[in-house]
Amino acid sequence: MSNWTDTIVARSSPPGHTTRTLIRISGPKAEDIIARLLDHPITEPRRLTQRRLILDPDSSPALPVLACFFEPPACYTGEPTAEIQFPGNPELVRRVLDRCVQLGARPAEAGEFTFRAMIHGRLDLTEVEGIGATIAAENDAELAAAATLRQGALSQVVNDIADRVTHLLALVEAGIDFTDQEDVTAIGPDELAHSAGQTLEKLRELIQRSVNWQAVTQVPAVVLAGPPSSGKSTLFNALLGRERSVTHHQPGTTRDVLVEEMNLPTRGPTPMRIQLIDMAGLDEPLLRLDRQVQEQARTTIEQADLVILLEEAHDGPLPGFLIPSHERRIIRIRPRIDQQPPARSPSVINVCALDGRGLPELLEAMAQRLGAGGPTMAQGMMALQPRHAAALQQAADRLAQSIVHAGGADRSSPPAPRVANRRKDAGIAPAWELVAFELRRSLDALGSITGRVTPDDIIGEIFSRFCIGK
Ligand SMILES: Nc1nc2c(ncn2[C@@H]2O[C@H](COP(=O)(O)OP(=O)(O)O)[C@@H](O)[C@H]2O)c(=O)[nH]1
Ligand SMILES: [Mg+2]
Repeated sequence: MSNWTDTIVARSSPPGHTTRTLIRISGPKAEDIIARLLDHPITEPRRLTQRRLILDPDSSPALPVLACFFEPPACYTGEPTAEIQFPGNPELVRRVLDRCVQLGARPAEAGEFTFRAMIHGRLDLTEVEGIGATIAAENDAELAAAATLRQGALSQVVNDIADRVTHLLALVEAGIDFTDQEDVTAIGPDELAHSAGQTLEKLRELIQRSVNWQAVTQVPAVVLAGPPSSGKSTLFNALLGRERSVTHHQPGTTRDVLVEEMNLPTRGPTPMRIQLIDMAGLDEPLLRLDRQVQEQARTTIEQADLVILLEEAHDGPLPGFLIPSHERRIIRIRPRIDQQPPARSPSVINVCALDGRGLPELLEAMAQRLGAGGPTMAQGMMALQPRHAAALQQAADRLAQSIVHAGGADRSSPPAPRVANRRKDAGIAPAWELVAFELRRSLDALGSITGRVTPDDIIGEIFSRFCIGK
């Protein structure tokens, strides 16, 4: 990011012709710029006020606008911020932005308002990631995962663990550096192993109750499977609402795997995004399918989140390679019910892809099954992006290593004392420098998650506890 003491300006609403547009100005000159843009100053902060915008006092008529001014700390960026709303005409927006630049602002870079919020300590890194993930979210699960980050759930747990490690490190460093201070009590090996072991448990617990971000954000795959000419490609087109797959009354017309994304209507406000797959090769007469095609179909079906099985009225059971191993992932349908008798079983949905009968029921069943079976954000569960997971693992490994170097007996963490006791049994003294080194690395890994800087924290902790310089 460029110089973050500049005053920046940008449109914060979508581009194009819109009913209202929002221009945001942030930085030391925000108050001055807004005062010079409006006919009268804003007297009360945080209140949307009607004013007139004066772009060019000589030629253009004053434009009625809504304007607002925020003073730190009660603002998003943590610095003086002004906002103006007016009808979203691209030419007008351009002229207002130009005028702000003339008055001393510069165009903001991507994400710069949020960057400033972080610089001013209003957001940490995970909360910034949460805001980015909220903007990018395409379904309820992603929104829920993003919310846990945005609301600081991950940083709270991580900061709590980091505080414990900081505390231990402060004790260890005090033991190394300040042994001549009479009120400094260095930590013993057993005590360190015990406390570090408890913190390690917390860290492992966090890792265990987390899900991979990808599992939440991945678009579920739905495969259409059935005998040749049962109507898979016709159904594929009908569900997409457009012609995508070639259909033909002769078997063997679909040559490729076709994958298309579509939205499933849900009961919630956000539709569910899915991938619909029409499989290659399955339109050959089933007995003629070679092993390779069968294996391919089996793999696609096994990896799918949901399989829609088209079952004919007069055929026997479908061959095994078309049936997924788990019943939970199957929706059975009877296709072409204008041509063949409908199924009597309530678990089979009767569909006619040509006139649309049964399609709403099928869509509803798909959304329900995927909603229930897909990854959900249970209470207290955290979705971790790969960098979070890697940093947590690194922090845990370093912490475990610190216990080994201390050589103390940790009763709360089973694997550690075995190794640790060996050191003690062998009469090797605790390697305090190495303990401190590993604790510091653990802390660095935790700090990299939230962007929290640690050295000052440690010094602060040492000073506050041991009254150095008294
Ligand atoms: N009458 C009727 N014909 C259908 C229906 N669905 C598909 N077909 C026809 O059945 C034939 C095979 O359909 P297709 O979608 O290519 O089957 P696929 O081999 O399973 O992909 C085509 O001639 C379609 O027009 C339906 O619901 N009713
Ligand atoms: Mg086909």
